[in-house]
Amino acid sequence: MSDRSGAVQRVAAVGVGLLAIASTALGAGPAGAASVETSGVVSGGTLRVTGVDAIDAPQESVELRVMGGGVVFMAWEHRNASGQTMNAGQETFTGVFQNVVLNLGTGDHDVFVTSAGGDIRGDLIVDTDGQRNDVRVSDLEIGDDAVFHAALPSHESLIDLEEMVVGDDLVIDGFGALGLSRLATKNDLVVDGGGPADLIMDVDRVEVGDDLVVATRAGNDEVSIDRTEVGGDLVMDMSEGKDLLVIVRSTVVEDLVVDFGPADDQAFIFDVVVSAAFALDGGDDFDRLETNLPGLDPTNVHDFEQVYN
Ligand SMILES: [Ca+2]
Ligand SMILES: [Ca+2]
Ligand SMILES: [Ca+2]
Ligand SMILES: [Ca+2]
Repeated sequence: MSDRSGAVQRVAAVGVGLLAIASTALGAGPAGAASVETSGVVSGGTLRVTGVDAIDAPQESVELRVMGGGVVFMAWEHRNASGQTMNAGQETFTGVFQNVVLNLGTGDHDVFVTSAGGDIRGDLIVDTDGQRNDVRVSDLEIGDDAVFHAALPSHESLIDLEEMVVGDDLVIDGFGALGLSRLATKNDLVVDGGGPADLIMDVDRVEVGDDLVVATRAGNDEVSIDRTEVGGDLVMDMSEGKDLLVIVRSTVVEDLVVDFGPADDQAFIFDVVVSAAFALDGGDDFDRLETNLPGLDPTNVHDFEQVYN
């Protein structure tokens, strides 16, 4: 008897907690929609969301949920330096649009885009100008391109994409930490570190229809590719800095070409099927390669001072 009433109380307590979380996520605050600075407009087939540039709003979170029939629900909130919510709001956009463009201005943003039963028929473009952004997309189908651009390349800008299908190209530049998991892009996946900041990139169970092209640029970069299928070429330029590359349990249908550039670099390549040619160039300084790739010879492995095969 007392056990049962205890259970009921626990359920009630959980219910209250969920309501509190839901109300925060939806941005229900004392400020009404009229006072928020982030705004959206549907025009010419595009839903364009424009973010806050305010210096006194160091952190803004924006959530977009794509529903069926050309409906996007947006909720957002601002926090000031001491963590208080300054204002918040929510808005639902309906109409016939192909593309969703988020142009988020100079503040730091947490952005979350997901499906609530619908897809984006055209492009998804996310543009950020802050030093610390956290962009997450999950469980979403995009009919054309997905483009994520951080105008100020920073190792504090994070992007996390999972369970995503892209109908054409997926392009990411300027982000410092990338997690790509269980997603497919019909054509190319192009990643550019954008600047000298260190890049950490984790690719797991990704299907790339054509080429996977990565330029990590200067900085000590770490790239891990696991259980990934590349339908065309896999081309990587790791440039200056002490870089680390791990490729395992993956397939490259055309060429595998990696240029490690200056500084002491390390590569681990195991259980990778390359159907055409491969070329691995350690570049300047003391570079180390461990691999079970067959057929290593001076025509495909250059400037590695230590090779374990
Ligand atoms: Ca580098
Ligand atoms: Ca290097
Ligand atoms: Ca090197
Ligand atoms: Ca070398």
